[in-house]
Amino acid sequence: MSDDFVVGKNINSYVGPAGGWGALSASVQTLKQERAINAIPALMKMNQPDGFDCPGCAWPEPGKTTITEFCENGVKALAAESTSKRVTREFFKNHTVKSLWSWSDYDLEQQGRLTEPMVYDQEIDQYTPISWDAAFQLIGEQLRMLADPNQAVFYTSGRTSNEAAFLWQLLGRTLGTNNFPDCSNMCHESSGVALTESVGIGKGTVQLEDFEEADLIIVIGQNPGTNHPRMLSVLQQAARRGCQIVTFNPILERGLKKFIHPQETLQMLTGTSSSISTHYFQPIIGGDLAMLHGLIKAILTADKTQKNILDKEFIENHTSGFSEFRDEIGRTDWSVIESESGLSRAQIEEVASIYCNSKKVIACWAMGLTQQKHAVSTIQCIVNLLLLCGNIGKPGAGVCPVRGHSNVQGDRTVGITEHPSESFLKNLDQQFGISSPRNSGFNTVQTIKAMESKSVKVFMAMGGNFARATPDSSRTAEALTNCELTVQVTTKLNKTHLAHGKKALILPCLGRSELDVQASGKQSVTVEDSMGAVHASIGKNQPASAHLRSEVAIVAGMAKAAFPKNQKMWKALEDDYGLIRDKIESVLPKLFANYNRKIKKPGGFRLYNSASEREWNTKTGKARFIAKLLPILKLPNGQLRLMTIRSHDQYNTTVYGMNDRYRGIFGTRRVILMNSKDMDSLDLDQGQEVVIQSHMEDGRKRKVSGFHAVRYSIPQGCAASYFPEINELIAVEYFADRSFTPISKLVPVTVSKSTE
Ligand SMILES: Nc1nc2c(c(=O)[nH]1)N[C@H]1C(S)=C(S)[C@@H](COP(=O)(O)OP(=O)(O)OC[C@H]3O[C@@H](n4cnc5c(=O)[nH]c(N)nc54)[C@H](O)[C@@H]3O)O[C@H]1N2
Ligand SMILES: Nc1nc2c(c(=O)[nH]1)N[C@H]1C(S)=C(S)[C@@H](COP(=O)(O)OP(=O)(O)OC[C@H]3O[C@@H](n4cnc5c(=O)[nH]c(N)nc54)[C@H](O)[C@@H]3O)O[C@H]1N2
Ligand SMILES: [Mo]
Repeated sequence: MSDDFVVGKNINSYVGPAGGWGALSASVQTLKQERAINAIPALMKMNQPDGFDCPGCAWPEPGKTTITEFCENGVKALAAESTSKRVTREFFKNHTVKSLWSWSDYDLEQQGRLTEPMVYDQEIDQYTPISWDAAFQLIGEQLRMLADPNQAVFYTSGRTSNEAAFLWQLLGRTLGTNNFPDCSNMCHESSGVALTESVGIGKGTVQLEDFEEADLIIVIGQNPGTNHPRMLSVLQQAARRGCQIVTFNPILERGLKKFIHPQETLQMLTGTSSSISTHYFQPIIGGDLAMLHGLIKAILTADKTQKNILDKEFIENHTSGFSEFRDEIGRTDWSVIESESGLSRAQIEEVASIYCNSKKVIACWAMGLTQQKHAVSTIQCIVNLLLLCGNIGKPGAGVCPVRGHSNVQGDRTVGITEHPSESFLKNLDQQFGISSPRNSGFNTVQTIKAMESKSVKVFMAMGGNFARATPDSSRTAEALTNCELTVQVTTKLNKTHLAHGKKALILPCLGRSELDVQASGKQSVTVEDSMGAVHASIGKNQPASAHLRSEVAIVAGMAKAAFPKNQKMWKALEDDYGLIRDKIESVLPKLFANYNRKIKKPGGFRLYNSASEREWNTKTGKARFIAKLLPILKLPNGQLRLMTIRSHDQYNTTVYGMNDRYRGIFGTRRVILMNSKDMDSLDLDQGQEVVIQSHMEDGRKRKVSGFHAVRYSIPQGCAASYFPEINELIAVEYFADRSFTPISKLVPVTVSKSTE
């Protein structure tokens, strides 16, 4: 597994700002590599009112779009979709599934777009062509044969449009199951659980305009330079007008330090970068909960001496649980806060003083918080912090969980969830004359275990790469092979297609940027961004192959085969997506009133958000202060806290390239970033080959080898490496309390020299 590793070549520190000419040149490079000619005119339509939504991240488009509203990583996402490379039937004829299994994620991705439906042939261990009709019949028969509808699961990845997602959940619930695991289970589920309990809605409360007013923005556990690059221009503008930007991240992320906007000519020509973070703190991995306890403690103390710091009227009228919460915070000692957070009391008090002097505060976070054992408590502590000064439900302030996939939030809104509300199911039943199940379904972790115990027989995936995105890759892949049938609706070949059931189908679909024409004409779909704005997305490019079908048409095809009696209704929905939106409106009337009319407006519309109106749909009818005893996270001596992160050249399990420019890593992904002192104590040289062993104990030995140790600005006792290669080390049983999100950011590991 070892590769040739040369320090000056593979590690080369990057000192420049994020963005700038580097971003522009990387964008051009990707377009060339993918031979994606049609991506260039398409770029002019990306994130424009009459165009399509970027298939990359969920950061919203500004109300007034500039002619080019995209970033380097948006270009990569589009280029990957618009590539001129193709996976044809000849490709599958030349390779057995067994031989493809040894290929890397990168090599599979590089083959290009899938072109026609394929079915697995066990005798020759190859995928062979199948007609759409035969594929749908196979699915229909298999679904009808199940002894119990809960033997089927319907996985969703967050690129799927509202229309396709709504039909997907209708298909599953008509069958009789709530088994809807989705990528959100591994992503912002902890945010959803925490916010629902605390403020009565599992979404963020801010809009883009709020960033123009805030005087403090906290960015915690997030790397926008790589994962939400368009957020950097918003932060840059805020910083320029004097807003404080306080960042908490164990590593120094370039994008959070300095940035040149690649689309601002003056900045590009003069090379003038501007700072993003006004204050940057490096807590230890998992140290945020302790830091937040300290921050709140310092604010409560300040309020005692300086008075009038807390918004007492807001606390009195809008919140519950304040006094118990204050007592709980009072019980935590500073010494524990310091050792658990890795920050000094003085540093935390500095932030407290900035907070006390700010009238409008926004807190943004992502995976650094959600993929932790105590994620829900940590996010609730962010809410506690904001509630102290009434920083939710007023302009310029609020919570901002920055979502990942471009429509992950919309999918949830239209019913992709394993525990739907009664009112949703009641309306769904009424609209479609079905009896939806009322029991909870499987989430991602439960799905893996159910496949393992063979209680799941059919695994259906609307996008994504289940075998690589989930923990413990080998175990999950093996569990998938227990299924009778696996079905993948997908654009590109990935490992999950190769970890197939006894019968298996690959059904290639249109991408977001492609023209979608159905019986009633050209169709648009809709998506919801991270801030609850819903807008239309209309594909422009010619489809990658004449045999592709839209996600909507594929779900309808499956449903027509599974429920022959309802064929007429499904056909009508497939023919005209406007009818699907009408149905969504009938099932969710409060959110989607006049849906079809409202999406005609450029920029679409914002969904009603109760917490931003200070309407608290919680257990107490108020916004809740929720306090928990600060847990102590101690690892045995010698173990490191390993976080699994994204490089600059990947989109989740899709690896575009081998570089991580801003972190100074080139030509390889098999690295582990470590503190110098930890490397010295293990007698490791820069670039030394190492073995990483996981200590998530469940009776299995988990080790990866052929990695190279790299000195990095990261606190002692902490380390970082790239997902998905490192997912072998994460145990399925290790997930966040109450949200079931796999703990991908604090994997206890030991590192040793490779003995080969
Ligand atoms: N280009 C690109 N864009 C993407 C994606 C992609 O893969 N590529 N993925 C999309 C998806 S689905 C998602 S969910 C988002 C993910 O967006 P991010 O959450 O930004 O992604 P990660 O790489 O997981 O980065 C987590 C960040 O949290 C920090 N961190 C880790 N542990 C801790 C901790 O204990 N405390 C604190 N304070 N910080 C910590 C890490 O150093 C890192 O900077 O991005 C979306 N956008
Ligand atoms: N260790 C570790 N594990 C993690 C994470 C982590 O930080 N660390 N992050 C987690 C997070 S936040 C997430 S969101 C999950 C991601 O989990 P998934 O959503 O399952 O994975 P992706 O890599 O986003 O899926 C990529 C695949 O989607 C398909 N695809 C792309 N575009 C389309 C489309 O338009 N339609 C359809 N039908 N298919 C399409 C392609 O076949 C591509 O190979 O991974 C999680 N896993
Ligand atoms: Mo995500």
